[in-house]
Formats: sequence, C-alpha cells, structure tokens
Amino acid sequence: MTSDCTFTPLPAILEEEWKLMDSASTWVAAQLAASTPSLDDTQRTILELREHLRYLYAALEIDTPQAFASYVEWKERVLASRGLERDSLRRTIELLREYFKSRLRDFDYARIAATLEAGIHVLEASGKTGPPAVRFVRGFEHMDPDPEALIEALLQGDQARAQSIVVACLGGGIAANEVAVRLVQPALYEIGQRWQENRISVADAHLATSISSSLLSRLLSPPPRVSGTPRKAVFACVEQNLHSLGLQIVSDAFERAGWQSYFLGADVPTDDLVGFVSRLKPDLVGLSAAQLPHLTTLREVITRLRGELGTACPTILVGGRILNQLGEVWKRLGADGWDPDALAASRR
Ligand code: B12
Repeated sequence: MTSDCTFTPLPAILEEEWKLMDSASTWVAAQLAASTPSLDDTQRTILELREHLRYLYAALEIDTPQAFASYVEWKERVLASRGLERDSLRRTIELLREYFKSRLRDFDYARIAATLEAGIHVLEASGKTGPPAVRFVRGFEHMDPDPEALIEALLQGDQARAQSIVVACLGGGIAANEVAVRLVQPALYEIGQRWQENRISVADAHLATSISSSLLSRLLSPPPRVSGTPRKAVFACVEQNLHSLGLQIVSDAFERAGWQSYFLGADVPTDDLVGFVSRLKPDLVGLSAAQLPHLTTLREVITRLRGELGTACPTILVGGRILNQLGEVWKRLGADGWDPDALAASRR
C-alpha cells in the first residue's frame, strides 16, 4: 500500500534550508531590534526565529498550512503562560511575511504567505477568545486507580508509589500494553501539558520522564516463545527526535507479540539507520516523529530506504505525536502504514 510522495516542490530559496535560516532570521532580528529597543538579547531572538523557520519549512514541505498554525497556537500558549509578550510573536510572523514578499516570485510568495497567515489567523482568533484550554488525551478514567495518582507520584518523584500503581494494574489483570498506553502514556501527555502551561518546571518533567522510563522497562515481561524464526522489526526515532519513550512502548509491544525487536532509541543518524536496516534486512521498520520539523527527516529516511533497498525495502510503519495530530499526512510521506499507538500497532 505504498503511497508516492505527492508534495509540491519547494520554492528554490527554501531548498537550502540553512541559507534561509541565516538570512531570514538575521533580517527579522534586525527589524525587531530596531523597533523594540528593550529587546536586548539578539542571539536569543535569532534562536527563536530559527525555531519558527524550522516549523515553517516543515509545514511548507508537507504542504499543510494548518501544521504551522498548530505550532503558533502551541507557541502562543507557552509564551502566554510565562507572561511573555504575545504581540511580538505576531509581529515576528508579519516580518517574516515581509521578508519573503521582497525576495520571492509572486507564486512562491503566495504559498509561504498562506502558511504564515494561517499562523496570524490563530493569533487573531485567540486574541478575541483567549487561548482555549486543551487536553489532548482522555479516555483512561475507567482505570483503577485513577491516573491522577500516577501523575502525582511521578511529579513527587515517588518511584515506589508509581511502581505500586503499575503493579496493582497488572495484578488486576490489565495487560502490560494497556498499562503502558492507557495509563503511562496519558500521564506523560498531562505532564507535557502542565509544562506547557508553566505549572511545572523542566526539572519536574524530566523527573517524571525518568521514572516513567524505568516503569516501562519493568513492564517488559519475558518475550513469548515462538516456533520458527521470529519476524524482525527495527524501531528508531528519526534524527533530532529525542522522544523515544513512545517508540519503546511500541517496540516492547511487538516483542510481546512474538517479533524480534531492535530498538535503536532516540535521534538515530539517518546514514547509520539506513546502514543498519540494509545489513539486518528486517521485515518491518518503525519510525517515530514527535514534532513538525522531524517530518523533514522522516521523509528523507523513507526516501533513502526505498532508494537504496528497492524491492527489498521492508514495510515502513510510522507514528508519533505529530503524525497523530496531522491525520492523513503520513500517506504522502511515502510510508506503508501509520498507527496511533502501540495497541493498534501490535495488532499488525
Ligand atoms: C517526555 C518528553 C520529553 C523528553 C523525552 C524523553 C524520552 N526519552 O522520550 C525530553 C526531555 C527529551 C523532551 C525534549 C523536548 N521536548 Co518534549 N515532551 C515530552 C512529553 C512530556 C512526553 C512524551 C512522551 O513520552 N509521551 C508518551 C508516549 C507514550 O506517547 P507518544 O510519544 O505519543 O507515543 C505513542 C504514540 O504516539 C505512538 N507512536 C510513537 N512513535 C511511534 C512509531 C510508530 C512506528 C508507531 C506505529 C506508533 C508510534 O505509540 C506510542 C505508544 O502508544 C511530551 C508531551 C506529549 N504530549 O507527548 C513533550 C512534548 C512532545 N515535548 C515538547 C517540546 C517542546 C520539547 C523540547 C523542544 C523542549 C525543550 N525546550 O527542550 C525538547 C525537544 C527534543 C527533541 N529534539 O526531540 C512539546 C512539543 C510541542 C511542539 N509543538 O512541538 C511537547 C508536546 C510538550 C508540550 N505539551 O508542550 N521531551
């Protein structure tokens, strides 16, 4: 069920991503510094601009203005919850539009302007109503004990309590995959949400993450014995994606389902990943992307695997937070399949 990549080619100026980052961010930072004398940290402004541009670039690459709009919506909430100036975000996006208008042909500019305007539109809408309160995931309320208890244990750094909650679920007959996806996963989403809302610090979130990671390794029961040679699957987070916990759950679920899993973890360099897959010749490769800019690398990995392995290319399955958010985009990245979580993936 392989789909072709069906994206409109990028305007020439965007093909050299780093050139774009340098020139656009330097120009916009200079305009901002001139109009806002209180803005004294130019280096920080440039770093922020590069972040905006990475998301803009990825949204253009997948031809999905809404993807950039979602980023702006998220960024606005992060800034607002920290009492930071939201207007400067709007001003920055407007300046980026001005920059591209003066440098691109009308046709190319129209495409970039539409994407930037999707971001401006989000800011206009939330200026009227205030940012909506968003909770991405629910649906685990039926669990006993309440997942709130796990969230609190994680945030207090109480490993013993966190573990006893998980053990109680397993003892109550809930399968390890279910515990991972219906209890630990939403707890982590909630922790991300609280960081976004500035209710917990980066240190709190890191503590919760490290305890979750050790909970997940304890969940892995001995793999079932299978007769014959097990099917092999390689799992990797694409380069620059550090969000490996979700993929670890997927990899463990495959192992429990009788596959032989090779979990390569976070931020796997594209060359090494392609080399590993070429040597191992697995039946399936599972790739994970969490944020919009990771899709640029995901597409590159898929293109390389297909180009170098041809008809011997394994089935390519993709997943992760950003693909869950963007719906059908995975089809146009050239993957063979997508699953929203480890429960769905392990039924393959
Ligand atoms: C833990 C965490 C981290 C940890 C990750 C540690 C690790 N070893 O994984 C660390 C500290 C490294 C981290 C870093 C950052 N993070 Co972070 N992080 C999170 C957090 C809180 C939880 C992620 C997680 O584990 N979720 C639980 C797992 C189980 O869910 P999952 O990843 O969705 O995986 C499931 C499915 O998606 C699917 N799936 C996943 N992969 C695959 C693959 C295949 C093949 C298939 C079939 C399915 C599949 O199955 C999984 C299991 O069911 C999220 C919040 C969130 N909403 O996810 C933020 C979050 C993703 N992070 C965020 C940010 C901003 C960052 C940083 C930029 C922060 C910073 N300023 O440094 C960096 C970027 C790092 C990078 N370059 O990747 C934002 C992203 C927002 C955005 N608009 O892009 C989020 C959403 C937080 C927030 N609410 O603002 N982060």
